Amino acid sequence: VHPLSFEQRLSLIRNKVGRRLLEIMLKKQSNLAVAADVTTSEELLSIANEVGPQICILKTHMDIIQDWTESVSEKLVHLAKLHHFLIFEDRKFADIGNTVELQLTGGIFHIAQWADIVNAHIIAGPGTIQALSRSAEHCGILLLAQMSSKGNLAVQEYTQKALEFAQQYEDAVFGFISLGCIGDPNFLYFTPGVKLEGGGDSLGQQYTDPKTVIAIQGSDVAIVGRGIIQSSNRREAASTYRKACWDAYLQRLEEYV
Ligand code: UP6
Repeated sequence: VHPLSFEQRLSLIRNKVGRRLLEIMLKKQSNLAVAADVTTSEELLSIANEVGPQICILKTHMDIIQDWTESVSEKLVHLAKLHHFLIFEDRKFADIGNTVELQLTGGIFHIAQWADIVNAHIIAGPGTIQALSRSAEHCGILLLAQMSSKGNLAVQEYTQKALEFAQQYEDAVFGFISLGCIGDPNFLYFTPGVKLEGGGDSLGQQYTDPKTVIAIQGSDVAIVGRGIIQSSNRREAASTYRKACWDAYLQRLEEYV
C-alpha cells in the first residue's frame, strides 16, 4: 500500500486508457467495476444502463452471451459513452502471440473494435502482451498477477514476474488483476472476488469486502459481480457498492495524513 491519491497517480500512468480511466474515476467518484456475467444481450445491456451512472468500468465476458451480434457491442459502446464508463473484456488471453492476435481481431467477437481494456495471463511469456499491444493499440492491458479463487497458482514468483512484465511494457500495460497493491504505484490494481458480506461460492470463489480490499490491501478498483447482479435492485446495490468502495479509498488516503 502506498500513500498516493488518484490525482497524483494520473501523472505516473503511462498508458492513455489508464489515465482516461483515472479521470472518469475522479469525476464520478467511482472505483467500482461491475462484472456483468449474464447470458443474454438484453440483460447485459439493461445492466449497463442501470448501473452505468455508478461505475467506472463495465466488465464483460462476451463469450457467455448466447445471442451476441455486432449490434450488441455497438449498443454497449453507446451506453459507455452515455454513462461515461470504460468497457473491459475479461477474455484472459493466455496463448502464444500469433493465436492471441487472431482471437483479438478475428472470430465473431472482434474484441479489438469495442473493448477499452483487455487482460492477459503471463503464462505464455511476453509474446501475449506484444500481440495485444500491436493489434489493439487503443486498448489498455491488465495482467493477471493474482487470482481470487482457491488453490490458484498465481502466487509469489509468478506475481513478481507479472510485475516485471508490466514494467517492461509500461506503455501498453497499466495495471493488474490482483488482490491488492503489489508494490508499484505506477500501475492500477483491480480486484475481483468482492462482496460486502464476504464468503464464497461452491466452485472456489473467495470473497473479500470492499474495505479490506481497498483500504487495507491497497487495491484501486473493486470488481463486483454477483454482489450486484443477483440483487433484486441492481441500481441501488451499485450505488451502495460505489459508496463503500470510494469511502474505502478515502479512508486509505486519510491513514497517511
Ligand atoms: N474473476 C474472478 N477472479 C479472478 C479473476 N477474474 O472472479 O481471479 C472474474 C470472474 C467474474 C468476476 O470471471 O467475472 O471476476 C467475479 O464475479 P463474482 O463477483 O460474481 O464472483
